Amino acid sequence: MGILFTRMFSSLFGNREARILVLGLDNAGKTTILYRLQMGEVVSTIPTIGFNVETVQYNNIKFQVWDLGGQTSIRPYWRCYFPNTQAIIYVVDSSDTDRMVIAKDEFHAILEEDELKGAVVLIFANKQVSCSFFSSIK
Ligand SMILES: Nc1nc2c(ncn2[C@@H]2O[C@H](COP(=O)(O)OP(=O)(O)OP(=O)(O)O)[C@@H](O)[C@H]2O)c(=O)[nH]1
Ligand SMILES: [Mg+2]
Repeated sequence: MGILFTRMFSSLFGNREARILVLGLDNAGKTTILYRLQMGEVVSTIPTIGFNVETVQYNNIKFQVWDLGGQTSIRPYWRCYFPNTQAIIYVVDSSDTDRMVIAKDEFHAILEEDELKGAVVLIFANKQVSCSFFSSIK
């Protein structure tokens, strides 16, 4: 995970502050990633109603990372957070094959947004480790 995010962050050098949105369907693992980035460890989460926002420091750059709730009823509100966004981390639950088409459609809708034109995009294929391994590192 570290190398991927480092590459993404590197492409944003030049800005001293950057705003990142973490998007994806509910249960994809967005909040887990946010706190893994900020605290360096895996924490227990509950479904996000609204958003979580944390500042992550990387070298001289401060990233304001917004983790938005991914439930169906919350997704229409994602667009309220689009202005002034420099990067998107789109998190996909690789094990949720039943909803892969929904995840794809939501991603394509994001790409159509004028307010996100020019934003750097990282698609993070999450949950590729087995559940037993993940439980053991929690
Ligand atoms: N096996 C496995 N489970 C994970 C991984 N990342 C997150 N989870 C689990 O997936 C569940 C949902 O994680 P969250 O981070 O709350 O998901 P979310 O995308 O923030 O969900 P919403 O807030 O509802 O949008 C939790 O039980 C996590 O422990 C992973 O890489 N592997
Ligand atoms: Mg969440």
